[in-house]
Amino acid sequence: MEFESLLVKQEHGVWTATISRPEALNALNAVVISSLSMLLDAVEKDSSVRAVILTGFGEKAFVAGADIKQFESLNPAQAAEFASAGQRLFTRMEALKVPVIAAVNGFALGGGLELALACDFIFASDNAKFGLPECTLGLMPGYGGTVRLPRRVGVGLAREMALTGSMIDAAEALRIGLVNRVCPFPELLETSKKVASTIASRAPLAVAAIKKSMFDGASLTEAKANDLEARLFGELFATNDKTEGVRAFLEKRKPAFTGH
Ligand code: CO8
Repeated sequence: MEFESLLVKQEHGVWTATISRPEALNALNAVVISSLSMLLDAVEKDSSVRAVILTGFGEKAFVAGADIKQFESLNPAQAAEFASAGQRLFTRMEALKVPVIAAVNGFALGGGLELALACDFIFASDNAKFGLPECTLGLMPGYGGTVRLPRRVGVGLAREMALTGSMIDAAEALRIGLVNRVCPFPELLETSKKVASTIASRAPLAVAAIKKSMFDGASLTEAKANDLEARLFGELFATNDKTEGVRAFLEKRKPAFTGH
């Protein structure tokens, strides 16, 4: 499967999507945004996909931000609409039924960091660099960075990153909990694929329910989030995969999940 500036490889339910605009360090222009949207359409339509890995082409950049060239010609209303359109896409990605792992293989700056934050979790290569440099351009984050980064790493660290525009390296990103794992560059995709395959082997409806509970629950009171969790927990008891998973455990064999 191939979209403009986005290459997609499908292996046993794990899709690896590579943003590919190496001439601009994979910066997000209207074409990439539209291709990502088409990727989400394809993921939503295909019931065999179990996990997605999102990465950038080459050894230098995951995504070096929104394409700065497009900013020269935008008026305030257009800029706000561009930001909203990107936010809608990123939120849609965050709410997908299947998990998305960001495999950050270099610079993840501005919109690139915001894109990684909209994934379920982030793995990084040891050469990765993270930052919100928008204030160095007279701008601010517009794809959810002021919302998701404080929730991921805490308000103080998020403010320091956004207000200085300075970058942090992979080791610091690991220390502050922005990324889950750091590995040598050549091992990044294999590591991501291994974890994606583990997720792919689990019961798909359970995976989707866990995602929904955490995503929807984040904007609810604790009591309401617990209610949601209990409701989703109950719904899984109507699935074949729950019957199969429990029976397989009791019969000491591997479960064969079907997603029903
Ligand atoms: N947009 C467009 N082109 C870019 C971008 C970008 N974000 N980043 C790099 N490029 C291009 C460069 O212009 C250069 O092109 P050329 O070879 O034609 O001159 C090529 O990629 C290689 O880049 P460099 O020569 O600069 O490579 P260096 O190794 O010297 O530096 C850096 C690498 C540090 C990553 C540097 O390229 C850089 O600082 N890039 C910009 C990073 C940045 O500021 N990102 C934030 C952008 S703003 C944003 O993301 C807002 C998100 C919300 C938007 C909502 C509404 C749209």
